[in-house]
Amino acid sequence: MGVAYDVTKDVKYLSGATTAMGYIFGNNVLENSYVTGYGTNTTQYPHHRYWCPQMKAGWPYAPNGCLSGGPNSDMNDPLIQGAGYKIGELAPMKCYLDKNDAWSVNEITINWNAPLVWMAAFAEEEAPKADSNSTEEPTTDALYGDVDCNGVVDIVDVLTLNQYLTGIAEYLTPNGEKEAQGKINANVDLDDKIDDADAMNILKSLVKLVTLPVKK
Ligand SMILES: [Ca+2]
Ligand SMILES: [Ca+2]
Repeated sequence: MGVAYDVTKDVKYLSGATTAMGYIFGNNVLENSYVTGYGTNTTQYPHHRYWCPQMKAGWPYAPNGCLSGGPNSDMNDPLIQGAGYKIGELAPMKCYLDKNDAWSVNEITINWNAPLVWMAAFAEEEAPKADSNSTEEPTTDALYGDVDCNGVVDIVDVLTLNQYLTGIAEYLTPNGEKEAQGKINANVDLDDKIDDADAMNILKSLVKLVTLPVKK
């Protein structure tokens, strides 16, 4: 869906991809985030041969950011079967146990953790831009004109944006750390691109000719 959105820019694909991310991060019937360390209730004991202090004293817990495979209605491992979970009696989304030995529902593997990295990067890159594509008001809090995200709108923001547009600067924000927010803040006319018109409008706002954001 992420690639489909990249190719078509049809927001339904972005919506599908981010909805799936929402499921992973806790918008599910168990209200559990399947990514360790991210959420109110999160997976803590994924099936791993080293991140399992239950197995041997001194071995570490899983670090933050590990994605469990999550619910699996086949429930193949003896631990979840032994816990009284019966195949076919439980809604598929509830077939989950946060135990180290429950390998059929709580495994962490590279083949879904790698896509999580891809999806996290995709969401950070695309979701804020999609907001600015929208005809509705952006939902993300923005300080319009604060291109470099330092909390004030001043001439440095105009210069920063011009340097970015001409390719002199690689990022809008210091080291690109709040770049997605910087792009939202920079798109002061709420259209689908960041360009000279935005820089000009920020400049105009500094001399009180316009108020940001400027609607076309
Ligand atoms: Ca600023
Ligand atoms: Ca713009």
